[in-house]
Amino acid sequence: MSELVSMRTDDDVAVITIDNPPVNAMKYEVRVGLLDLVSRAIGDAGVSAVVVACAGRTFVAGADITEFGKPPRQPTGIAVIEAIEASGKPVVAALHGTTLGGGLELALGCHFRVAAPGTRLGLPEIKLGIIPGAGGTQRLPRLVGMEKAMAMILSGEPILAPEAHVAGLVDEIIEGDLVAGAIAFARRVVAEKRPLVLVRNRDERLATPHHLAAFDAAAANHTKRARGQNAPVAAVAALRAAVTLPFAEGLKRERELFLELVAGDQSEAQRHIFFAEREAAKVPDIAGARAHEVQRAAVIGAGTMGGGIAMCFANAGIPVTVVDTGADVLARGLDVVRRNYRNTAARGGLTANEMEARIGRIDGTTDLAAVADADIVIEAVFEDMGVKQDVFARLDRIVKPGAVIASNTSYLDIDVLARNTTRPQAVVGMHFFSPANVMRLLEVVRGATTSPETLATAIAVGRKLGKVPAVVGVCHGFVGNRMLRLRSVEAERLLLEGALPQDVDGALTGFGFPMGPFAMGDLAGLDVGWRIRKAVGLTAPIADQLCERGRYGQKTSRGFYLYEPGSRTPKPDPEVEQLIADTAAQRGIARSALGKDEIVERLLFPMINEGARILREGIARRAGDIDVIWVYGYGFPVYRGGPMHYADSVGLAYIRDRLMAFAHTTGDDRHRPAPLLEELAAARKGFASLAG
Ligand code: T1G
Repeated sequence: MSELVSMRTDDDVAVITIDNPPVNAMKYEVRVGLLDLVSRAIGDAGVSAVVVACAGRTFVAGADITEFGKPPRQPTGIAVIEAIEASGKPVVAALHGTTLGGGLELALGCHFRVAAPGTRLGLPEIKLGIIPGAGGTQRLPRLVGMEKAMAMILSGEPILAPEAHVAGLVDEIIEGDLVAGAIAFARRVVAEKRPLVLVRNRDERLATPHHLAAFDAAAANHTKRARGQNAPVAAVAALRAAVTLPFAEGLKRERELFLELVAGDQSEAQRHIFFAEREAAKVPDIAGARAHEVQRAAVIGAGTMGGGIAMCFANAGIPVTVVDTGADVLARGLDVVRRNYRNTAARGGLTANEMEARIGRIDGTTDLAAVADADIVIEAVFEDMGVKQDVFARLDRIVKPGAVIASNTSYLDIDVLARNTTRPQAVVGMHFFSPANVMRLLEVVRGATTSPETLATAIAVGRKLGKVPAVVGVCHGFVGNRMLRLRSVEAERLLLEGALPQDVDGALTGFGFPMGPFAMGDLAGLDVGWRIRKAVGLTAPIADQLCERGRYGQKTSRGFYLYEPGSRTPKPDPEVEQLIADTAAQRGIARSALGKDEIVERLLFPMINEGARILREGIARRAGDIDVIWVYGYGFPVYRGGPMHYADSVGLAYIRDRLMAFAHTTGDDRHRPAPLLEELAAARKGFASLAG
């Protein structure tokens, strides 16, 4: 018997309730309790039907992820589901909140599913580097058809109850009291003697073997973006088994694939990111601080970042005022925002009403005084300290007391900006990533005088905007850009030593990044980095020369690569290769071929080393925070767990030795192993050992 699962009867209907806050994860004790009570209800002559429901904010949101990697304990989720399937009495699942993973699989094992209107239903296992392991790949396609099942399982994205109802996944939407509605539904099933057809036996919606060509084509389309991830490929294999094998064998095949993945490095890395993402916003010393409520926002600057940030607020239902000094710039900025929304609506990503509602939440003005009532103001003007200091001083005179004043700067000193106000406690950094309405990461920069309430507000706003907040301290470039600087320097150095842009980019995309540094530079515009380097007195031997020649990347159709008119496909340019060779010769650097692995090590190990310095300085609190920043802000492959987790998988002693070799070759002190990395390597430990 388990405290986490209870049963009561409502006349002849048994109601089994799971209560394992916060998300009713189906941990061992829940499975034990569920199996026990289901068996009892089935065996009770006074019971004609069973309802399975959950207390709290959600139905089961999956298996307990903290149990993965540990020896499995019986009963498994599959055993519980098979006990339900064996029932001769109707079992109705009453769904609400986020019915995910093993929770949806449990519901698929029931004879019927009813749901509250706002319920989200999905199989997100692929986001953990695994596949559904309790029958989801075999039962879901039988209920909703292969096309929908494949889309749900390979995206990991949930669908809402009304869509699930149309798809046949949910039998009825229950307005009002869910459990009462489920009991009534169960009674109707009994009264109407409705047949108890198990999902496992419902092959009518399943594609048949001669549809395999279509299946394989659809699967290939989904997996072409897998970039080295195993789970999408395994999910396709399991779904294919649903078409080609009888149910029991398909279930067995799914289980084999699941057990292989859950024991693998990729899933371990993705589970690390799952929990690190939730830790990154936790700041122990502000635990009790109350976040201010934010009902109105303002953004200063109608450029690319300002427009994207305004869209985030509008998307979250918060009215926002965009301010820019120039009426033309303002008009252009708002046009871009409207165009973005229209494109999304045209692609079916938004209804016309929703689009109009979001556009309607954004207004523009050239009058800074209009932001007086905002609860939060985000400054997103030109990256120049003087310009920003002036904006902060003016905001300080206008914005109401208690409001938060944030800067979207990507590297400037938040404390300097705070000192330009009479309320430094209300100043914080909120560093969005471009495009701000798409990228999930938000670096929340805590200044020396930022109050706990201001910090708590910035984090809460980040979450409300659907971002992954990671709290960092003040230094040049904070965490992400500070480490990126090391990689950029090394990328240029590799060109002089013998690599070509496509070699370096190829090595990183082969490692799992969506794009390499040179293609990324061409996309973002080489002139952006050039201006920053000049402002802070830094150089990049090749990139600087390209910019001096007006080669800013895609926007000039020439950068590190050539681009055909209207194309974003980078083509190697012999002129650039000659420029690299000439520059190396001028510097007396003999060029030689560099292998993919060496290129990857040269690009990643120095930035990992810088990560160790950042940890020692306390700019980042946890190694996991750095991993979350790189996965959500810089495209580090999630299935490698971020740079610090990856470093642990390689071994810090090996990285230390390689860095020593690099330092010897390059003479660059920054390659010298950081003290923290040295200490951990000597102790045969990893960054993970620092947790807690
Ligand atoms: N297991 C263990 N802990 C979990 C958990 C889970 N499945 N889901 C959430 N938590 C913890 C989380 O770490 C946090 O802890 C707290 O609950 C609140 O979560 C057999 C194998 C449900 C949408 O992938 O997506 O089933 O930080 O902050 O923003 O095929 O949590 O407070 O200490 O995220 O409201 C499949 C994972 C599992 C869903 C709620 N299921 N969870 O979001 O709260 S694999 C999932 C979520 C599986 C089967 C397979 C979200 C949420 P703490 P939170 P939230």
